[in-house]
This record gives sequence, C-alpha cells and structure tokens, in this order.
Amino acid sequence: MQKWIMFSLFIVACLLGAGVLFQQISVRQAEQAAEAHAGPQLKFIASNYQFDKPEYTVKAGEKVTVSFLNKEGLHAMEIVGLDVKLDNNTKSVDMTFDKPGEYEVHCVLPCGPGHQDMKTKLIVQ
Ligand SMILES: [Cu+2]
Repeated sequence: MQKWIMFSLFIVACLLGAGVLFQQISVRQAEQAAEAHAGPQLKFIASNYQFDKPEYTVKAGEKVTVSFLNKEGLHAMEIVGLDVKLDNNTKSVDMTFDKPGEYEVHCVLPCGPGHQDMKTKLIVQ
C-alpha cells in the first residue's frame, strides 16, 4: 500500500517537473520568435557614467526597436529633439527615425558625479 502511494507521488512529481520544463521551453520559444520577427534593434546600455558606445547608427525611415538597459547604476535616457525617453519603467519603444542627422542622447536622471558628461550620439543616416 505504501509503495503504491510512493509510486503515485513519484508520478505526480514527474508530471509537475515535465510541465514546468515544457512551460519554460515554450516561453523561450516565444521569446525567440519575438526576436526573430523584430526588425533592427537599437540598444543603449548604460553604466556609471557612460553609454556602451560613443555613437549609434540607424537608417532613416526604418522601423527600429529602441531599448534601454541599466547595466550599472540607475540612469534614464533621452534622445534630444525626438521625444524618446526610456528608463527602467519604459524600457523599449518602436520608432521610425524620419530625419537624417545627429542627435544628442543623454542621461536625464541625476545619477552621480559623472551625470553631466553622460552623453552619446545617435546618427540617423
Ligand atoms: Cu545621470
């Protein structure tokens, strides 16, 4: 009798484990599918007190997913003149840059001693 209970518990645990596994796999597949369908990406990665690149480039007229990640410290970014503001609450936005030119990108959250110089450039070609 006890063996039978143990066996049932074992089966239930296996089913639960398999369920969790399949769920994780399908979540990952959904994420991958979303990435595959997404167009060009423009990623800004912020740390103390700089962005990961001195300049970023996108093509004019092309829809891009602009995203922002705080890798170190707490920052927020703005692309000056384009009404794009991203932070920990709004981490990405789809955007089509129409006007070629150079745009300043800077941190808009007082983040520390290097805040004033936390700038980079976006070039729309
Ligand atoms: Cu800052």
